[in-house]
Amino acid sequence: MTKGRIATFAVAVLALGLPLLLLVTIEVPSRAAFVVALLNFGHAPLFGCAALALHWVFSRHSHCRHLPYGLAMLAVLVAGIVAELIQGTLGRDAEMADVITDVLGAVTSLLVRFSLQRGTGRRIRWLALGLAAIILGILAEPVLRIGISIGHRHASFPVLADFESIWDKECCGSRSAHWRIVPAPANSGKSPDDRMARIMFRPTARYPVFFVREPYPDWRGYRELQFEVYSEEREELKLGFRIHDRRHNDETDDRFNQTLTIRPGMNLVRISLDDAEKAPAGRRMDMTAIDAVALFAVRPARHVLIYVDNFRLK
Ligand SMILES: [Ca+2]
Repeated sequence: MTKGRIATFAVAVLALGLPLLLLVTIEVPSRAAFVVALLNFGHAPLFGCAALALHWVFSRHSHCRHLPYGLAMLAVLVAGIVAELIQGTLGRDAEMADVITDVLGAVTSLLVRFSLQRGTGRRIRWLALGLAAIILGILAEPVLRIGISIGHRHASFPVLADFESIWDKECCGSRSAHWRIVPAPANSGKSPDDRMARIMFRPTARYPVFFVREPYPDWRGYRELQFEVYSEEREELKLGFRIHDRRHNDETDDRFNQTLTIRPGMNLVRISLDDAEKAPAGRRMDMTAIDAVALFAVRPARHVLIYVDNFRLK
């Protein structure tokens, strides 16, 4: 085998083997949304570089101008599917979204490669570069969005969420509950300019939940978490509330739990952070690493509507 063929073979093996090796061996270091988004985005440059290397390999054996692009894309698609299948057999998440990111990363780098290729017309060159920039922007959007929302959370602290900014939408979520930011209801006693989160717990789940996730994590030096709950129900409501840190193991006794009695009208809920710190069985809650607070209904027999606002530390 000549030196040139050995080099070509080595580049092909590296281009296909390195992404597979990295994806199979690297453990996700954190469940934090920003880390997950960054790692998901990382598929794009990884397979983008692989596509460029494979294009080089196929170009050495093809006189056709376009065939190497198609073959490189096909090889990346197969490598991406194989990487996810291997991860699936190892008990990790096998995600079609990752394969799509792999392919879009390859498309982006090959569009740039195509735009630089001799003989590409000026108009086509700018079209290819523009398309590559749009795809890259779409792929990077979650990283930018989550990064900005983290900046907002840090700037707003000790307010965790007051629903006055569009970025509050990013730091909250729900399961089996529908929520959105709305003007404060007329009878709530708040200014109509004030905005609240309107939460509808659905009866389709045992514990429909609304949560403030990944708040600014260091709660040392504060005594209470306070928030407002407004109810238009005629009867008192019983809602569950919980706080957990990043070490939480998903067991009920490893977090702070409290049943809240919500009267009709406006309620100010006050949670002792001293109680929260002592709540996990056999350990103290890490008050430097709070991961989430959650408000949930317990086996609701019907839809339950509440409004919440001003999650803040005192
Ligand atoms: Ca508000």
